[in-house]
Parts: sequence; C-alpha cells; structure tokens
Amino acid sequence: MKHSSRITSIVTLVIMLLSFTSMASNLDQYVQNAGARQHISLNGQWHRILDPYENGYYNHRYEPHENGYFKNAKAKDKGDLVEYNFATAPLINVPGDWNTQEEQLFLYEGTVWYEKSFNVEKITNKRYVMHFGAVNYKAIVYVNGTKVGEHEGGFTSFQFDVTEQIKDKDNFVIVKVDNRRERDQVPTVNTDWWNYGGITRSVSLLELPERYLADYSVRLNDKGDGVIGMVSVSSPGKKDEVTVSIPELKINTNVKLDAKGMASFDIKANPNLWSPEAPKLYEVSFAFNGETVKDKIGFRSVKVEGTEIFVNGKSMFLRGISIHEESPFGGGRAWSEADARTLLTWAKELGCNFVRLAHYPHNEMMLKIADELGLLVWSEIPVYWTVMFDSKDVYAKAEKQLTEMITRDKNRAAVIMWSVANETPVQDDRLVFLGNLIKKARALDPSRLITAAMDTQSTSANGKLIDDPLAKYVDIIGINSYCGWYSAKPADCGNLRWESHYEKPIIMSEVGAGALKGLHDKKEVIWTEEFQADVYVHNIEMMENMPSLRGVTPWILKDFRSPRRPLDNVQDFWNRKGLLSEKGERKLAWYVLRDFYQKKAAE
Ligand code: GCB
Repeated sequence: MKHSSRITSIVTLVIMLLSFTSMASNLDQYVQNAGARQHISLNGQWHRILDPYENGYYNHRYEPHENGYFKNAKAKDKGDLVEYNFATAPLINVPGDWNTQEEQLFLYEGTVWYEKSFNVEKITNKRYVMHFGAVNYKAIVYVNGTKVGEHEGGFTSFQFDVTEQIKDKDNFVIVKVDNRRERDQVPTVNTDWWNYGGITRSVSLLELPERYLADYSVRLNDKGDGVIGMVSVSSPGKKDEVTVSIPELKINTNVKLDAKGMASFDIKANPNLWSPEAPKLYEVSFAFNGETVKDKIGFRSVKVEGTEIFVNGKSMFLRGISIHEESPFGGGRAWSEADARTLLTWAKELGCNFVRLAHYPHNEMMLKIADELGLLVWSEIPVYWTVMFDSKDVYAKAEKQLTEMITRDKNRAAVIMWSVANETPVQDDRLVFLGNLIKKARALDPSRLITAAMDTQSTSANGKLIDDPLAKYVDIIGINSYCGWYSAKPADCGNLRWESHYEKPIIMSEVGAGALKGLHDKKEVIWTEEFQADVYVHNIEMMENMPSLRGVTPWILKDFRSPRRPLDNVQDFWNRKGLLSEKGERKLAWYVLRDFYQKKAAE
C-alpha cells in the first residue's frame, strides 16, 4: 500500500468512526427542547416529486439505486438524460400534510420526495443536528446526497447529526417520505382517521456547541419538598458541570456530571404547585458549554388511590374531551401554535380541565399550550385496534414510539397519564405486548399514571361488567362505550349499570354519537343535532351512576376526516361525532356537555 493511500484509508476509517458515533448519539441522546435551541428553520416551501413506484429509490431490478433522487442530479448539458429535477418540481409547504395541499394527493398513499436548499454559516467546533417534529410515516433523510438516517413512526420527533455533511453554502436536504400503510406498522392498516402524509411538523437545523446539553428532566420530587431531575450531555468530558437555575425559587446549582456525562439532582424547594386552576410555570434554565437552554416547567404531583385520582393531593374529576390533531377550521394536520391554542381554548370553553390527545402523540405545541392553559393531558401511542401483537418487530416499533413520546414530553406538568393502547382485542399475545409496554413506560417514567382505552366489556345482569384482564396492569381504566349509537337506543342508556372486577378509577374515554351540523329534526332522527344531544343526555345519566368514574373524554371535540365514513351528504368522509363541526361551529350536544361540566365543576 502506498503511503498516501494508507493515510486516505485511515482518514476514511476515522470519518466512519466519527459518523458512527454521531449516528449513535442521534439514537441515544435526544436533544431536548429543539425549539429553544439556536437554530435555522427549514420550514417553508420545499420542492416535491411524486414517486408512486419508488422509482427514485429502486432500479428496474428493484434493488436500491446508487443514484437515486437523493443525489439531486442536474443535467450537465443539453444532451444529458436526467428524468427528474427538483429545481423545477412543484412546491409544497412544510410543515403540512400533502393531502390537503393538492387535490391529486387527497387520497395518495406512497412516496413523495421533498427537497430544500439552504445556506449555513458553518462554524468550526459547532455540532449541527437536523430536527424533524414528525414525518408520516417513514422518512429517509439525505443531506448533500448522503444518507444521514431514517425514521419510522408518524407522530414523534427525530434528529440526525449532520455536521459532517453540511457545508457553508448550497446545501440540500432531501427526504423520502412514505405513508403507505402496512400490516406490520404502528398503527396498522386499519384506523378511523385520515392517513395524512408528509413532513407534517417543523424542521430545523440546530446549531449546538461541540459538546452540548442533550437531554434533561425536572419535576417535583416524590416527597414534594424539592425538584428532582437529570441532565445529560452529548459526550462526556472531565469535571463537567451543568448549572441548573430556577430564579424564582432562588435555585442556581452546579450539577457535577459522571463519567458518562450524566447527573441526577434533587434540590430542596417549595414551589407553588401547577394545577388546572393555577397553572403556574417556572422558568428553568440549564447552562452548559456556553449554551443556556430555557424551559417553562410546572411542578405537581399525581397519584391513584383506590378508585380516586389525586392531583396535588386533591381528588379530581377529569372533565375532558378527546381531540384529534386536525386543524381547527377545516381538515388537515394541525401543527402550529395558533392551531394548538384554538383547539385547547375550545376545550377550556367547554369547561374542561382535561384532554385526551388521541390516538398518537400530538405536536409539542399542544403539550406546551396545555401546560400554559392548565389542561391535564392523556397522551397516547397509536397501538390501535389490531396491530400485530404476535410480532417482535411490531413490539419494537411500539416501544420506540412510546420511548420517543415520553422522552419529548416528560417535562410537561400537564401530562398526567400515558396511554399504551386503544380498543385492542382481548387475547393472550396482546396482554404480553401491552404488559411489556406498560413495564417500559413505568421504567422510563415512574412519576405518571398508565392507562389504556378498552372497548371490551362483558354484559352483566344489570348492564356492563369491566373484566378485561388488561385492567389489572393499568392505573386507570379507560372505557370506550357508545351506548345509544353503536348499540341500544339513547333512552335505554340512562339505566345501564356498570360493574368492575377492579378497584381502580375509570375514565369514560369515549362516548358519543354522530350529527351533521345544521341538521335538525326530532331527537329520534339519526344524524340530527337533536339525536346527538339526546345520546349525551342519557349517557350523562348513565355516568352519574358509575361510582368509580373519575373522568370523561367524550368522542370528540371536532369532526375529523376518516376514510371509513363515506355516507353521502352526511359524512362525506368526515367522522361526524364532533361537538363542533369541521369548521368549528357548535352543535347542540356541545351545550349538553358544557352544562354537565359546569355542574361537576361546582360539586
Ligand atoms: C372508537 C375509536 C375511535 C373512533 C370511534 C368512532 O372506538 O377509538 O378512533 O373514531 O370509535 O367514531 O367509532
């Protein structure tokens, strides 16, 4: 081997090792609170190429192509054949689902390639991490023609270190986005919501110190006399310290990191507690290596005892509503702060102190605004209906989404419970699957409660019996029940009695009926606002007779798009169970629930 080629191969090895380390750190070390870090936004217009046959990825032998669209090739001269061109391809907004941006993409499921060019003033000794709020469902990310990583799962954020790939000028990022539904995904092929594809949440390029603060957590300690938490940095140094400050509590503490670049702390403090009535947030900052990361954090406790839920030691009734992540006025994925504020303000106007963010982790803004407005949160992963419970791979996908959800949102006081599933069938492999997920959730976050929405109840002599063995594993039992809609007449629901094998709090996590806004008739006429309101009236009677009932999140705040709802002139691909129409107009049932909540709030 010649001297120069040995140097080249050593350099290559070092680069490979470096890029391996940075890829590994992408996986292990989430950069917490991306929005609060120094960054360049990559939101805005991107070019897009539709690729229903994945021609930009596979060659004609169906092998991955060396020169796929990610190379961003340009014709060299007038005689050169290149069959795609991002520069002349149509524009699409990021964030945003593609379905509601172009008519031809309304029902599209498959691959779309996204491209954006950008400049950075690259600074030596900085690390650059590309952050994606969410891409539904699979993303493969390339920077300047090199693959930097891939991610599966449509509702959680992910990041890749791109320091080695970017340069000062003329960078391009290309993302292969694929929202094809497959049996072995989470969720699986069958759901009751629209499969919005695209880069649905914000994208940014974080500019971080060479060694940077990665993750942190802070919460009230279990005794309630201090704040407990952890910090970790991207790679360990010698005698490192992170300064944790909460000025309003006069906390300014240097925390010493261990050999792994991590530390935990428990600092005496007596904060005013965060609650729905007084959602007090403290400014908390973490300083490390020239960077100060600021967050706003509330401190509260939550626990279950017997059939009661206690927040800050006070027994609570959770006046809630279920919400899909859809734009307040019309359809399409919601993603902005304004969307979050509107949806959650509507929940407040309904008299809620609680929201169920169904059926997947919502964007980070929803949680931050819930913190600010004082809304307790049920947050969920899309283990929905019949995912493949017998598959280890599917389990791994679910566990990854659970981990990503908890990692991102663990600092939000609003979140009091993690939900691991919705309406899953009673069978052995499902119990093992969900049992393991619950174990994982408890290990990652011992400070919150675990729940799952269940729809399987046996019929008993008086009504319904909760006997799903999953109830044994959770802290709070979620029950989805559609008395007066999918079964029985509304008037029969008031007399329905519930019994449970389990001495645990129950949340009626779904209850409701469909109605087309503006359709009026006698209450016996289905799809009218009167019918829907009547279903609420009788279900409320039913719920008043459920001694272990500690909360309700009716289905649902607002009409939302679903391919399972084709009925012409009524549904037109909207699930009509909203208390608000797809445009945010109130239906009669809204007032029935609001009145019930006013009464509950006064108790
Ligand atoms: C359910 C599901 C929810 C559906 C709803 C309905 O039980 O959990 O995702 O949208 O019922 O409208 O049928």
